[in-house]
Amino acid sequence: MGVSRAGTMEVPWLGQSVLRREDLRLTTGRGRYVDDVTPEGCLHLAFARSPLAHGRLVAIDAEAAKAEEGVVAVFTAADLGALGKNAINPIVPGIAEAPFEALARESVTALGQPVAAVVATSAATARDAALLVEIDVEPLAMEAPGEGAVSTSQEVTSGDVASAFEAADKVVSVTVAHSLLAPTPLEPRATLATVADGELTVWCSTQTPYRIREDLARILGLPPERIRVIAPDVGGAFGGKASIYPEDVMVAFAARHLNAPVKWVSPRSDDFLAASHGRGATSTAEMAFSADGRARALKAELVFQQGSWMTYSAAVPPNNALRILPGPYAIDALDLSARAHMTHRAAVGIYRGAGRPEAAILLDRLMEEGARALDIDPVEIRRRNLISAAALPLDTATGARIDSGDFAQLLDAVEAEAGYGRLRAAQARRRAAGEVVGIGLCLYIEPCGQGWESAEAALCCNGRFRATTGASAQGQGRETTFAQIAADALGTNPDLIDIRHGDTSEAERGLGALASRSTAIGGSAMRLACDALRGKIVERAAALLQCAPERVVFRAGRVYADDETGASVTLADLAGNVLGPEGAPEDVAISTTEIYHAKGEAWASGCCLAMVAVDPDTGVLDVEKLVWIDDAGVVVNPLLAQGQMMGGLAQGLGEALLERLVYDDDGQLLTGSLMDYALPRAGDMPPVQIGKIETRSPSNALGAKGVGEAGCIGIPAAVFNAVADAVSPFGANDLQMPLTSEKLWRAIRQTPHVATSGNGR
Ligand code: SMO
Repeated sequence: MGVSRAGTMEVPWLGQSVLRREDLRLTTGRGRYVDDVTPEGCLHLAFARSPLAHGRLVAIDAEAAKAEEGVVAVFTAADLGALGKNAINPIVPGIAEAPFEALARESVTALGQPVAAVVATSAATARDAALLVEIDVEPLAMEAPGEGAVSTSQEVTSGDVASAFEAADKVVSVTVAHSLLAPTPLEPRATLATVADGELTVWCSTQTPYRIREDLARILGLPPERIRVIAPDVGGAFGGKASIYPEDVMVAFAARHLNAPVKWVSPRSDDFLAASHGRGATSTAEMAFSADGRARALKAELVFQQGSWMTYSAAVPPNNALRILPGPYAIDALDLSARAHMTHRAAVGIYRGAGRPEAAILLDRLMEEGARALDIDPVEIRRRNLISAAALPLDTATGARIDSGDFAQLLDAVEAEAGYGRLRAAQARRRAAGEVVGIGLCLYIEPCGQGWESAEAALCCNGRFRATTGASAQGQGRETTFAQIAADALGTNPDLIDIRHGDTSEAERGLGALASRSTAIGGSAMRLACDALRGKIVERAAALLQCAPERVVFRAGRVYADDETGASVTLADLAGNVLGPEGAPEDVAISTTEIYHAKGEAWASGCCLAMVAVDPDTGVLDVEKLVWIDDAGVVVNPLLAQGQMMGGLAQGLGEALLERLVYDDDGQLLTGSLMDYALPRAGDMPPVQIGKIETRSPSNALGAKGVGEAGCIGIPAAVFNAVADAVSPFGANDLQMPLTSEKLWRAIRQTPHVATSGNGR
C-alpha cells in the first residue's frame, strides 16, 4: 500500500494512505486525556460501591470515611435531592422505564453500583476513604438472566413460515450464546467538572459530548447553554463511552455543590464492575432448506440481557440484530423476535458491533450447518442464497433498506484470494493424516450510518482553514481523514487544515462517534461545508481578482485567476481583505455551517474465511489463515481503514476465543481484572490477508460506509465455523464461545468417535 506524507501532493486526497497526524502527539506522551487536566484546587472523587447484586439498602455509615484527613465530603443519595433521568434512544416503541440513580437510594440493583461518593484532596485518599464507608445491604432474591422484566421486545413475521418448514427437505437449528464482554478501552472512564460564574464545564472521556451536555442539563436541571462538555483525547471507547453514567452525574453534582473542580478517574476494576458490558445474548434459530440448498424460511428468537439500568443505546443491539436478519440471504418466510430482560448486573449496552455480530454468527452458523446436513459445499450453499446486486437497494421485511453491495462478488473474491479449492484439498489430506483442521466462512452485512451530523468550515486570517466536526474521536485518526476530505473539497493541502472536534463550545450541534457512522455522515457534512466554503471564497476571489468565478483556481495557499492576467492572491491576504487590518491571525474571515442529513442508511458488507487447526493433545487452536474482503464503499484513507479492520479483528477474535465476563450465582463478578479477563494480545493475532471491493453508498455525499466494527462482526462467525468444521468428525456440536483450549480438547476427546477413529489419542 502506498503511503504518502501530507505535503507531497495536492488532489485527490480521498483514497490516499496519509499517515496519522495524531500519532506523534499520542505516541510521545503529549496526548491530553481527562486525567491530564488538573485545575488548581482540583478535588478527587471515588465511589463506595454495592457489595451485592441485589438488596435493600439498610444503612450507610460514612463516619470513618469523613474522619479521614483530606476527605472533604461524602455524598449519599440523601444529599442529592431529586434529580432527573437519563435519556434512552426511543429507537423501538415500547421501551420499558428503568431506574437511573447517581447513587443507590433504597435498594441496590447491581454489584458495583455507586452507593456513596467520597471527595478528597487526593485520589489516593478518596479511594482509601471509600473503602471505609460501611454499606449494610439486606440481600434480596435475584432473577436469572432471561427471567427479569422485559425492557424491549420486537417481532417480525413475513411469508408462510409454517408451510415452508413443513415442505423443507432439511431443517437445521443452532443456539448461539454470547458471553458478556467488557469493552475495555485502554483509557478507562474519566470525568472532571469545574464551575465558574455559574457555568459548568465537564471534561469527559466520551464518544458523545453533546449527549452528555443534554443529559446533564436534564438530570441536574440546568439550561444546556450553561454547560460545556469537552471530550479531549479519548483512549478508546468501543461503545462503552456512548452514554452518560451515574458516575458522570455525581462528579458534576459534587463540583457544583462544593464549588470546586472535581475529578473521577475509574480504576480498571471499577470499569469491569460498572462500565456497560456488551453482547450477552442467547439466540436460537431454525432454518428450513430445500434439497437444492435454498433456504426457504428462518425462525429466530434473540434474547438479550439488559442489566439493571439502561444506557442511551440500550435498545440498539436487539434492534440491530433483528433488523439485519436474514442478512445477505434472500429468505422470504421469517418468524423473528428479539427482546431484552433486565438483570441484576451492570448495564449491557452497545459494544463494537452492537447487534451486528449476533445477527452474523446466527445466520452463518445456520448456513454452515445447512451445508453439512445437505452435503453441499459451504461456499456453494451461500452462493445459492445470496441477495443479488441487481436486487439492491432492497426494502426488507424487517423494515431496513439495504442501499448497496455486491455479496456474490465478495464471496467470489474470498474464494479466489484464499485459493479455496486448494485449501479444501489440503484439509482432506491433513485430516486423513490425523490432523484436526477446519475451514469456515462468514458473509456479513452491516448497517452503518444514518441520520445527521454537523460541520463548520472556516478560512482564518492567517490563511489556514479550520474545520470543525460534531463527530468526535477516540483514536480513529479523525483529524487525518477529515483533513483529507476537507482538502479535496477546498482544493488544498491537508497541512493547511486544522480539524477541531469534541467540544460543545465549538460546533453548535453534534452527535459524536459511534455506530460506524462518523466518516459516512460526519465526513459528508465536512465535505459539504467545505464545498460551500470554497464557493464563498471563489466569489470573494473573483471580485478581488476581477475575473469570472469559474476562472478561479486554488493551488496550495493561493487563489489564481486562470486568465491572461494570471493575477493571484494568497488565502491570508484574501482573508485579510475580508476582515480588514483588525483581523488577528486566528480570526475567522469566511465560514460556513452544514447540518447534513443522510438520504438513507449506508450498508457495508464483507466476507471472511478462516482456516484453523486444533492440537488434539492440548486443544490449542491455531488460526492458520484469515482471508477477509470488506466493502466499506468509498474509503478515505486505506491505511486507517485497515487499522480499523485490524482492531476489530483483534476484538472479534477476543470474543470467539478468549473473552468472557463470569458471574457466580450470587451475582459476584469473578473476572474483575485483566488477570482474569482474557484480552487478546499481539501474540494472539493470526496472519491475515485483507482486501476490499468498493460499492459506493448512494445514501451519503461521500459514498462511504463504516468499517470500524466489521472485524467484530465477521471474524467470530468465520472462526467459529472453522472450528465447528474442524471438530465435526468427532460429532461435537454443542460448542459455545469463547472457544477455549479446554473446550476444544473436551470436544475432540469426549466423543465416542475418538476411541474408534484413532484421530485423537
Ligand atoms: S458499539 Mo459503537 O461505539 O456504536
